[in-house]
Amino acid sequence: MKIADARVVVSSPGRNFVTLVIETVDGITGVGDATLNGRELAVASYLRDHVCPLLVGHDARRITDIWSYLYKGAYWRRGGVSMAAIAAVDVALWDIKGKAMQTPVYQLLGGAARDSILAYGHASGNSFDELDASIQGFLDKGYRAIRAQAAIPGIPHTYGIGTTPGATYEPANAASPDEEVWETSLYLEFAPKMIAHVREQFGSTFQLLHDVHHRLSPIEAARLGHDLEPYRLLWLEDPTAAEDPSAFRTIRAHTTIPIAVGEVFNSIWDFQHLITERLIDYVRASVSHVGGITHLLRIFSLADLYGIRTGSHGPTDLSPISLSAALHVDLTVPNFGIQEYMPFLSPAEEVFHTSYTFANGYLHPGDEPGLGVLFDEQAAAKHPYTPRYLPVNRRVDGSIHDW
Ligand code: EZ4
Ligand code: CO
Repeated sequence: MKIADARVVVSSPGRNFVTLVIETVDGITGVGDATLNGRELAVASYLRDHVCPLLVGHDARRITDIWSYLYKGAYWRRGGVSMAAIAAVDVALWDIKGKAMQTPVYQLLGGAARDSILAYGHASGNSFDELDASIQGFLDKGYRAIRAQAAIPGIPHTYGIGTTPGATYEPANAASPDEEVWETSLYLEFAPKMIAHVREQFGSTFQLLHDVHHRLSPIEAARLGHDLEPYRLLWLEDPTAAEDPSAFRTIRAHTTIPIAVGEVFNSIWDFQHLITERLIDYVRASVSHVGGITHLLRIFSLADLYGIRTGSHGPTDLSPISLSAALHVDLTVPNFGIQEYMPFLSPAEEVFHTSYTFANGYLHPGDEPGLGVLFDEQAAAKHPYTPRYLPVNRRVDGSIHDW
């Protein structure tokens, strides 16, 4: 089953997606997601110029061998661009293997270890009233786990808030990055009041999550964790800049709040000490940023040894191919925790036809052979790439802060 062709499609059905299509000589097609939000063309070039030509002639069934060929063969290790490219190849090859064997990918990974996949949705508001309405909307749709973010009074635009009801909260639709304003002291005062409000309003009827988005120092994060302990969050996400694992020792020393980290990580090596020193509780790896299904399984296995659960990244700035791939893994791993879920809006769903389902707060990947994603290249061609960037953050004095 040799690889006959590999091609890259960059399209923007609502936001930019980089899609890899691999075809075998027997006519089986697999798809992978190589989207790296705001740096899409770099991955497209890595694939087009340096990976696709190397794939032709390889046996598509030898997924681990091709993974190692691309990872070790490049000599240069890790990095967002390289690992997104390798992920796209890996996921496309799992899709091909499933289609060749006429079985969904989750069956190849050991079969279902649970009936369905607990998902969390993203509630947000510019005021407590708006936040309450947003949470109620998720509860009405059946969600059992909800992330809560609200606008910080005194700051023009806060991370995680949709500009209009139902809109994606990170529009990333500016040709150059929007500039947002950040003030840590205001956030540290506000966040515990916001979470307390949610619990007062809704009780403990659902799992509650909150994302700090890398903005605190270790001791600030420790204080926030301590302040939030009474409200029993399922997790506090990305409290500090993720590249310094030692920060989590400080956080752990001061609070029992469960910590989730990893959406910007690229490999098991980024997680190694966080896992083996038990500094985190949920692995937030993104299938398309950590080299695909093959490498994600390794990270999840290591986490399982230490009693750490999974919480795969699943925002709409990864394509529906990534969400589908994550769901096949989620269904099978013993230490599954929760899956981030944001429904894709038109026109993305006209380009990516998916088999996964959502009902009563739970997802399922469906039972189509492979990943269960049909990528419509002609529909994609109607939505050409448009430059879009995530915002940057400045403190009130004008200096750059983590976004
Ligand atoms: O902001 O993937 O928890 N989810 C997140 C994400 C990230 C985006 C950045 O492109 O923090 O939505
Ligand atoms: Co996050």
